[in-house]
Amino acid sequence: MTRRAIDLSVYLVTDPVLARRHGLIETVRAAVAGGATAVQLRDKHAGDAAMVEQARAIQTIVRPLGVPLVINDRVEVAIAVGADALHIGQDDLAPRLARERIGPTMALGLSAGDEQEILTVDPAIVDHVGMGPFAATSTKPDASAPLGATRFAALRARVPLPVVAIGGIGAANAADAIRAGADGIAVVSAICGADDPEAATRRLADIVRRARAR
Ligand code: TZP
Ligand code: MG
Repeated sequence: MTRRAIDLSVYLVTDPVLARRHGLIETVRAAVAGGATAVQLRDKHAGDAAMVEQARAIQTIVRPLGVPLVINDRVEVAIAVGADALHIGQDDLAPRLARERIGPTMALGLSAGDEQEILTVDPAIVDHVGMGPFAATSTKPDASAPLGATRFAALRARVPLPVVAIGGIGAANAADAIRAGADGIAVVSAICGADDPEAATRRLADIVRRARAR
């Protein structure tokens, strides 16, 4: 079976409030210039029409560079813009139903953060897993307790799919996430909230590269 692969190495997840600092589009532009390998548009409160508009604006930046656009939660938005991937959580549409809606070619990411959630991941339906929170984060107020590297590694070992670590990841612990078995790091504040998002992304990409080479 052809795997719908997304390069998870340095995966920017946008936040509408944190991205106000530099502007959503400028943040994305800077991140991909710095080496982000995937961009997820995540906005819990925007309407679908606004999300479609933002997604299209992001596509004009990322498409020429071959960087995939992932849409969080909104299956209709993902379909409308022809996104490269849809990312859903445990409280969203069931993965099987999401797969039915998006068809066979769009990648599907699923959040999973404990044994129970991992057990339900179906590799025939889901393409990669977002696992976390790896460390403490204030970006997602309803996030569960941080897994930490040891528990992350134990859970990750049981997932037969690429896994991206998320939650509280920055330059200080990105290498820990890779050594714990993550295929990449998904970050919000370490890029959106950085003084220089391009330089911050470049630094993260460099850390990921070095951690893999060890
Ligand atoms: N899912 C689990 S933690 C998180 C999401 C969306 C937020 C990650 O944000 P940050 O700023 O990288 O900790
Ligand atoms: Mg969700």
